[in-house]
Amino acid sequence: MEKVISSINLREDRLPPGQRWISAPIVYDIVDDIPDWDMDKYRFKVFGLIENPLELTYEEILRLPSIELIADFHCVTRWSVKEILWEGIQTRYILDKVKPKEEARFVMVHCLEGYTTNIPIEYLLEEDTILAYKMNNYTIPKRHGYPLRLVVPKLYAWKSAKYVWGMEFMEKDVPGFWEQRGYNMRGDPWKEERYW
Ligand SMILES: Nc1nc2c(c(=O)[nH]1)N[C@H]1C(S)=C(S)[C@@H](COP(=O)(O)O)O[C@H]1N2
Ligand SMILES: [Mo]
Repeated sequence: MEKVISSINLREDRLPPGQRWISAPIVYDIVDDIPDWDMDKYRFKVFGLIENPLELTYEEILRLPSIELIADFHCVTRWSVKEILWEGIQTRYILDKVKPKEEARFVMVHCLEGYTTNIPIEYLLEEDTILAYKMNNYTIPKRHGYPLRLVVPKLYAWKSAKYVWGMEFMEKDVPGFWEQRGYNMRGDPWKEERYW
């Protein structure tokens, strides 16, 4: 399996401005109780402005070509965690399969508990953006996003959506959950794109 070290870990200014290192990620959720999912019914769906809509069971996801990724993790609330190990499928592999239409410029990520976040399509073509199902060598624990988590190391952690069930390709940039509440539409930590 290919092992990728995110290029952000190799930057001289590895710790983005206004951040401090802590030892482990703090769990953040928009709801108090995360429901249990019926994994027999779980489907990962890719839809919207693409040529080939895709629908996969969890078992099918586990059979796709995967990589190991080591990447730092930066939360907009000013903590960062070094070198989390993830395993999963590169989103560029998924994009290759679904073939986004020319008009598709942004993706809305949909999560099982109702969370959403919007991401420019370029970030899904980066080699270190993955749909992860393992964290630190184990199946991702529920609090960190089981069954499937998007990991986008080049953006603040609110874009690394947990409990993902869908990716919707769009022409216009539509704000997701936190973006509707004042978070930045892009969220580059080195540019401190925290809020509006
Ligand atoms: N589905 C979902 N994904 C989410 C969130 C959420 O509330 N729901 N919170 C985001 C925020 S603000 C952060 S900082 C990280 C925290 O990751 P962790 O809970 O695994 O530590 O998850 C992000 N992904
Ligand atoms: Mo966050």
